[in-house]
Amino acid sequence: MSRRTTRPVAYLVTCVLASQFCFTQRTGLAQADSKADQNQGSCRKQYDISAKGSGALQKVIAVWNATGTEQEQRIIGGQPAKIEDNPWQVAILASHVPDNWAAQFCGGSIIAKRWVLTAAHCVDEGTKAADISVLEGTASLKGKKNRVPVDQVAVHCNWNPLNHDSDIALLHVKSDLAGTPIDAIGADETGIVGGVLLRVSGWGLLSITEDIRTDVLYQTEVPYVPKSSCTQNKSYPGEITDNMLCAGREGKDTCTGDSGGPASIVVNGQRKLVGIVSWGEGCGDVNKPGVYTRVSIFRPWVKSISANEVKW
Ligand code: 4AZ
Repeated sequence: MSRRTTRPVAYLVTCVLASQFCFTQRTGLAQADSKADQNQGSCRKQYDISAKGSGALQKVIAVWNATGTEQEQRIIGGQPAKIEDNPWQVAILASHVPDNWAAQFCGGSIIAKRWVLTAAHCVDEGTKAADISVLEGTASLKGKKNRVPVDQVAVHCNWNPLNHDSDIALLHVKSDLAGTPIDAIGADETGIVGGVLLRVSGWGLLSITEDIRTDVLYQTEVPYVPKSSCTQNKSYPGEITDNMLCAGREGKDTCTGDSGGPASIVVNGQRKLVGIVSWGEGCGDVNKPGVYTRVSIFRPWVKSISANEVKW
């Protein structure tokens, strides 16, 4: 996940009320910023993230520039999915790559008319709002249509590319999205119990070993893995923070290109977002489940950055 660049970019990170309300000030966010300024002057620091992060966007642009095509990308052990069953699913695209399929580098979830939730590692390393667009309302990456420009990028200021902690970011889009926003799991996490199946979806790798590529959305169901199992020696000892959750089994997983996308469960007949595709060792390997950003923890941050436009 980590990649070094030599381009130094300084970011001003603003935090409100210690750790839960943070964002990286880079493109707009005027409202949230001035509010933060007025309310809390503390927890404001210079933060150079130029040498960290996955650089997913930069990779897509570099490969496109070099070859006019895109590298392999694409869920393990899944099947083609319908957008009607996942109406909050969006693809995050590199704006200046014309073909949707070539431009796709991450996933995201619509959580309000103008807000998309994704992973911090999808949009760090100096990603500007103008560099990315959102593709909604389609399971197919064919063609060049349906793009909605992004006008603000907010990365959680506790995002730590070294241990993947707080891998969460918000994108504000320039026009209303037509897709259905997904609600988040409650702070009590009712429903997240051992053995529950999380639905995950995305346009990421279908296989880590073979270059199997498709331009259609895939989905699969991955079993929740409690922290006590996920931190065993054979899995991720000492690596799972309280801001993460694990899910997956051999042959059922998310992979590169699915990052930022949704992991959800059904509670009282309604689908709730519980995770954001974040990281893992390999894809679909035994004892190496996928690791997801634990959405319940970040509900206050999301509400704060979106000035309560997200109705969680
Ligand atoms: C990635 O590189 C990535 N197997 C996403 C998910 C997983 C591994 C890697 C989980 O974006």
